[in-house]
Amino acid sequence: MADEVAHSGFAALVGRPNAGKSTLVNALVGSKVAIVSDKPQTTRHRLRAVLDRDDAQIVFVDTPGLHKPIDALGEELNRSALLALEDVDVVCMLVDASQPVGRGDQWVAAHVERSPAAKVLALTKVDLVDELEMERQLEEAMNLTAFNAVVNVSAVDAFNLDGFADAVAELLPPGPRYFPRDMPTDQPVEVMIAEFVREKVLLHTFEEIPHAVGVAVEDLSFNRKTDTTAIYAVVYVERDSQKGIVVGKGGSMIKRVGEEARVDLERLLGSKVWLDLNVKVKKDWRRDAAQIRRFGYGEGL
Ligand SMILES: Nc1nc2c(ncn2[C@@H]2O[C@H](COP(=O)(O)OP(=O)(O)OP(=O)(O)O)[C@@H](O)[C@H]2O)c(=O)[nH]1
Ligand SMILES: [Mg+2]
Repeated sequence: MADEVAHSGFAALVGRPNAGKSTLVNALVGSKVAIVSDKPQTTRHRLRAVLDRDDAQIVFVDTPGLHKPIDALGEELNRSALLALEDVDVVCMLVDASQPVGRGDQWVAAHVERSPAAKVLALTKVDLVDELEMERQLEEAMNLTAFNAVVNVSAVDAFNLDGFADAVAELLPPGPRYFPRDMPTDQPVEVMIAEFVREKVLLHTFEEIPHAVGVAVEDLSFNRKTDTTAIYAVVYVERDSQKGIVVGKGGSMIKRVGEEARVDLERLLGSKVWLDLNVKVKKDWRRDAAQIRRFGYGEGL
């Protein structure tokens, strides 16, 4: 084949919520394809991100954090992450260097162990710990299951990103490039827009609200004359009280979310953006499988 590379295939990133999966994916592919926040369960569907090198093409699969589900959404997120373990060449288990290795990691490891894929342990956020702590964490994490390779990495400091990619590439056979060389992700643009908006809501809300928010793009159109993309999106919450908080005093919160999202969206779309955000209540949507599907959460690939 014309475009055969020495290492080609799919690598899933799995781990507890907040382990740093999406941040690492963005750092690896060099552009923002996945949203990130300090709230657990930020990622709600599997997404593919492509690292293209002269010698390798690695398709990373970012997944929702594996956790103990408390509602239908949580179950769907876990199901989605576990599905990723089944059809990839490499599974990368991410363990946060700054958090004690615990039962959550053991539970993730038990699933990783069952995957037929090659296994890489990545100790993430090593910028947050000293050498001694890092060694101790590494030792504990290495006991979780048998790994083909072990790597320390920091997405924030861009430390050892190449080392991580090399370790994954080593485990991939020669093969074709599955994606065009300049395509960092295959996510539909509507999904990315909705997620970029949701990220800004996560940034400014706390406790239950980040989990209760779902975003849907209702309409999208591009005006060539003015070089402007018009976007109509709805931010859904589960209760009137949550709506009050997301709208903010005199609309201040939703205005702020819109302004911040617009900056990211203009970069993503390469045009000016006109963004209309409405906040609506959809009672208990996280328990409603049909609504979860309508948002597209859990699905992907
Ligand atoms: N200091 C430091 N912080 C990091 C690093 N990587 C991620 N973080 C932070 O950790 C938090 C979680 O990062 P995410 O990338 O959203 O984690 P995730 O594993 O994708 O989380 P879920 O999608 O919820 O499962 C964010 O606040 C990040 O800024 C790192 O290398 N160093
Ligand atoms: Mg994530």
